[in-house]
Amino acid sequence: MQTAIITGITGQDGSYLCELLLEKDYKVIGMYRRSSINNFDRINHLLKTPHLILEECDLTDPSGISSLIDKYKPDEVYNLAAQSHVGSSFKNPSTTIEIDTIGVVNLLEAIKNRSPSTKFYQASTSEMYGKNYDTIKYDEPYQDEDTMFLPQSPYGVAKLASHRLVGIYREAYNLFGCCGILFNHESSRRGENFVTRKITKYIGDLVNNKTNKTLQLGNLSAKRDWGHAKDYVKAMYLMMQQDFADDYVIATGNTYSVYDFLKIAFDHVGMNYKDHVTIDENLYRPAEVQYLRGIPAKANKILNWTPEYSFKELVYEMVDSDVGALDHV
Ligand code: NAP
Ligand code: G4F
Repeated sequence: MQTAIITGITGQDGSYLCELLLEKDYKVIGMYRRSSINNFDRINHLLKTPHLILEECDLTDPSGISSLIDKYKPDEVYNLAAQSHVGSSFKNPSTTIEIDTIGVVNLLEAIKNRSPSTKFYQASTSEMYGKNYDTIKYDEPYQDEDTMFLPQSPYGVAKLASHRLVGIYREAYNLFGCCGILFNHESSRRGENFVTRKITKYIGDLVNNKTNKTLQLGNLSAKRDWGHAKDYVKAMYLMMQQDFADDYVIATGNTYSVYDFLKIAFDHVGMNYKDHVTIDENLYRPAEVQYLRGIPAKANKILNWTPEYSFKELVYEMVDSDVGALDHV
């Protein structure tokens, strides 16, 4: 039986990856940090599974991380834990760097010193591109593995430092370390302060007469390449099954604005977003990433990975879940 540690087990991706690995007969060690109240909502349905073990540990604690790696000497470690909100990273830059960069050093050092055959996955991000894109290979602007990084937030900087650190440990110490450069991925389990879920949660409240307020949003013209988290955790798993560690862009190849998301989501319940949305200048970011469209050609060719969900299917699933037509899936 393969053993995998998932950091960030209580998060969106952690919960879907845990389901996937349990289905594949892994023993899963789910790492979570202490909080004043239980936040296992996304994995409650898995807690009685015999092959899931939960371990309390904070990514910023080097001795705790080292002991965890030493205890299990896992076949695979998926590092999904992070301060993952770009807007929050402007308000909490030091904490973001502490978790999203130093936390990764803690894991890499523990693996190098205690369990060097362990394979390591790092959750890198399209935020590392920032305002950079290419126009050489395709008609529409895009980002792929050859595009230069130019992050626009403390989060993007912290993730870029980790991304490069994984490359260094791979080259200098021969560790199996791969990075998934994942573009935005969402689901009904998405945190409620990310724009997609903020919108669908509001629609759910509106339809169920739980709110009479307007929905306050910031920049509606930003474009994102939005996929479904269920598709994206499959790509993480596939990267770790390769003979050689490498970095891969995981994306759909399509881009939509926040405005597009709003329109499709409100249309789905027969409403007009213009009647319900107001712009709050305070929700604009000090620096913004305006355009993301990833080309997953390398993942397609080497991992044989393609996303199954379309943009509309993603939006409809999220709206239906928040309106109550679907159980959380
Ligand atoms: P998420 O829902 O925000 O989950 C983040 C997880 O990290 C949570 O379980 C959180 O625990 C945990 N965590 C935060 N700080 C920690 C610490 N100091 N010690 C231990 N655990 C800690 O994020 P996600 O959407 O699943 O994303 C997973 C990873 O992919 C993140 O690294 C994110 O930056 C990256 N990523 C996400 C996307 C996307 O579109 N979703 C795209 C590219 C990259 P609590 O529940 O206790 O807060
Ligand atoms: O949903 P968002 O907060 O996601 P963002 O900033 O793209 O980051 C997500 O994707 C990254 C991958 O590219 C991940 F690495 C990261 O961890 C996270 O999962 O914002 C999307 C867009 C932004 O342009 C933002 O300015 O929506 C715009 N927006 C407009 N109004 C808003 C709002 N974003 C939020 N969160 N809240 C608003 O009210």
